Amino acid sequence: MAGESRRDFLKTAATAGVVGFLGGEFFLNALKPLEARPPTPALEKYYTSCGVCHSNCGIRVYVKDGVIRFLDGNPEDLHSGGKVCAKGVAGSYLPYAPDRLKYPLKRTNPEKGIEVDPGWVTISWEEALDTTAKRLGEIKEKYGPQSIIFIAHPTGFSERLRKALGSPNRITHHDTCIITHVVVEKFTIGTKLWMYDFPNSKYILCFGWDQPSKGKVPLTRRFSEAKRRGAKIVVVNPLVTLMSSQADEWISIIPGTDLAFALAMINVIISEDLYDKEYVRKYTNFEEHEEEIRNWVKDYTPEWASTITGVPAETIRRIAKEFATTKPSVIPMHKRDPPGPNYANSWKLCHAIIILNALVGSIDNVGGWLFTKGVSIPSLDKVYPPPPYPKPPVSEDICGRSRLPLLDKVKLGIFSTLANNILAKKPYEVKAAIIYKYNLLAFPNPKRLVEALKQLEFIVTIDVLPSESVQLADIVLPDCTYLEREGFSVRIYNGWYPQVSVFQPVIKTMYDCRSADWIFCELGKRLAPDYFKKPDGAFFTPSEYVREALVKGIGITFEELAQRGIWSKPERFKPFAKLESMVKAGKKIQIYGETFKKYGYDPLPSWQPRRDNPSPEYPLYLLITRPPVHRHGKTTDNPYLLELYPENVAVIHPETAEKLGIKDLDLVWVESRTGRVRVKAKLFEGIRKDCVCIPHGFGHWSRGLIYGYGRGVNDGDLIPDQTIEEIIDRGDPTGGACMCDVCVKVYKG
Ligand SMILES: Nc1nc2c(c(=O)[nH]1)N[C@H]1C(S)=C(S)[C@@H](COP(=O)(O)OP(=O)(O)OC[C@H]3O[C@@H](n4cnc5c(=O)[nH]c(N)nc54)[C@H](O)[C@@H]3O)O[C@H]1N2
Ligand SMILES: Nc1nc2c(c(=O)[nH]1)N[C@H]1C(S)=C(S)[C@@H](COP(=O)(O)OP(=O)(O)OC[C@H]3O[C@@H](n4cnc5c(=O)[nH]c(N)nc54)[C@H](O)[C@@H]3O)O[C@H]1N2
Ligand code: SF4
Ligand SMILES: [Mo]
Repeated sequence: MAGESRRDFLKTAATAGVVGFLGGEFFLNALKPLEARPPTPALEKYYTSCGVCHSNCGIRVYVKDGVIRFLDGNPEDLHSGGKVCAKGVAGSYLPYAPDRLKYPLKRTNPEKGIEVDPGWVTISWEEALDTTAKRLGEIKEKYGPQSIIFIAHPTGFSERLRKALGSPNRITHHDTCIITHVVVEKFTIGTKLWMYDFPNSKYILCFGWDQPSKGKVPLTRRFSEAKRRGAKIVVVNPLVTLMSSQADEWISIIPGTDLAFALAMINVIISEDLYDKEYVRKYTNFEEHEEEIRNWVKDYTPEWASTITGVPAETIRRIAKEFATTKPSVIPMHKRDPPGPNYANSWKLCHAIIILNALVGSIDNVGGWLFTKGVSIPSLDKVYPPPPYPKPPVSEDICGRSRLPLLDKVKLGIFSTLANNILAKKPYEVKAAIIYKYNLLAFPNPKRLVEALKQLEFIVTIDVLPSESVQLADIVLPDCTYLEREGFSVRIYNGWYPQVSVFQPVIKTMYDCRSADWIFCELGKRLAPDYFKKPDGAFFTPSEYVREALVKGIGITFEELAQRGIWSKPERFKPFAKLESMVKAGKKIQIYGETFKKYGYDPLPSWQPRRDNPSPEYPLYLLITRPPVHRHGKTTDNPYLLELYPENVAVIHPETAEKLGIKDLDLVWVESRTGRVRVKAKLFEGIRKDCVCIPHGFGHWSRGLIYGYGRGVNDGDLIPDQTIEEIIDRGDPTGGACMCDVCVKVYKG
């Protein structure tokens, strides 16, 4: 689709709701300023934060007779500006979900697996905690602490328990979420950057960056402001998304080839002398390595990139020039965009985008990519220093992180290797797992992980819903929802100045649920009591920690914060302030990756193809995205959100469908080398003819989820898990999971 007709299509797509499967109406509304509904005065009002996604937007919850009636945004919140998205509003359903976990449970059926009834019986907290501690204690004694793995979203409390037990094994979801960004940004800029000065940007170029389509308030509203103020928006994406429908230009690209596009842009900007010389000299190591840089990029011409990306050379050349000359310009990155852990070359794309942003002087600059002004609230270990932790008896972890030195330094990832290593008992046997706030469906090839976890002697799961992770447990411990617990959140996405938002119980905890922090403390008391004490010898509680940390960190009591919801320390943004302090400390942005070189990796991102390529058997590229009104699998059991978006579909181009004899909403099989899923086809002109896209978050097989069970499919069933050797052979220092680097076939079924 070229020029005028493409623009017309985008306009029609947005207005006529052709992109309905992506939640078009919701998106268009998000671009308009929302008016908060005036609350009824008789209601009690409590400030807290939304816990549906990591943005933790400040909210006001209105309660009557102990029941939540309504919620809206806290206008004081720098993050959200007082807005709440559909997911945030529908979150008030969670405490009352009829299928919520209500009491501790014990499994009576020793057989485990998909569709196997665990035979739950309700037990007391005492029995649940004692049994869990006894089983973990026995396993630690018999097989060593490394045989206990934490599949957990890490918190100070879960980490205290893991370290006190002496297990090196913490499996987090970062491998498929942000790991390439974290590692590459850490070793080139010094830290992962999260925020953008979109309202002052004049040119925003997005390589698959699609946050506004997610309705993530802090990013969507800033982007909307840029749009209102007339920034030119260019979207490179194999799929027309809701954000593309708002763009000035949509460029369709072969998936997994953006690296070639970015390299060619660098080529044009350097060879045509379009870069910001003063910025580059002052704040980057360009000059020290100029010759190598020029040599590295000289052959990556737009003509070369055109053969790889399918984008005309003149388009790439024009975009490079526009990006370098329409200032301020920026290329945003976030999490699961193509520079995220999606392709074999994603880590190099991430580096190339950092180089592009540095060449135009966008990092730490007006209209650009900014360092968050955070605030340091002391961690649990700072508030209640533990005795020295035992050294794990083995230094190697079960996933192979310790074999990737740069990944090991940031202490995150890997989880795509877990199933393989458990099954192969490599480098040792795993016997028990503590699963916290983590769904098995978030793993690539989760069926294989189920096979692996079935072999364990003991699993305890801490969750709020009867998720898939619960179905494999021996003991289930019901957590509080975010509307029932205490805590705080430090702003990152719009961290213009230090800001902290409160979490406080707005209703009494329902049923017999207890907070996860409390659960970890109780397990700690039983398993490693010395690590769960204050200096005076008494056991600490999560509440005490929150209170002490706030006073020590920002000099405010919990009660004061709870009254206002938000604590801020306004400061004006000073461009280059952080870069200046880096220069003073002898550090610069590593356009030339000196650290990568030191550890044996490519110092400059040379071209590397994707892992999986179309073949006669699997001719289509798989794309994944997320709907605006769901947050992964955790909201696809929420009836209000399901009303807006009831199931996922396989999106394919009408011409591709016609060749395959597929009509709109026909049931089809989408099959990869790893597995196949049966799902409705949705014909959509806005996807490349060689692609199929499945939005993530559906395909629950836990019968406990009364609304989520059996809806749609899990894209993860198509994605292979990996071995650590494959990752090492690919030369990826970040251990990325290659979530989209998969080819599939589609046929009627
Ligand atoms: N509503 C909602 N919001 C969320 C979440 C959610 O589940 N729902 N999850 C949160 C979390 S944890 C995450 S990680 C983020 C994820 O949010 P994003 O990082 O925005 O990731 P995706 O939604 O997967 O969108 C990725 C986009 O990249 C495009 N793409 C895929 N391959 C290529 C390629 O090779 N080249 C180019 N140029 N584009 C490509 C896809 O078509 C898609 O539009 O969102 C966060 N916000
Ligand atoms: N196939 C595939 N896999 C993916 C992705 C993909 O696009 N495709 N995306 C990846 C990305 S970017 C991410 S961030 C991850 C997300 O992975 P997860 O964070 O695991 O995502 P969810 O599916 O939302 O599952 C959250 C789990 O926590 C539980 N839960 C929710 N709230 C609470 C709570 O307050 N307390 C406790 N104890 N439990 C709670 C839910 O019931 C559920 O079991 O998935 C990754 N995996
Ligand atoms: S973006 Fe939406 S879901 Fe995420 S914290 Fe804000 S209101 Fe909640
Ligand atoms: Mo994520």
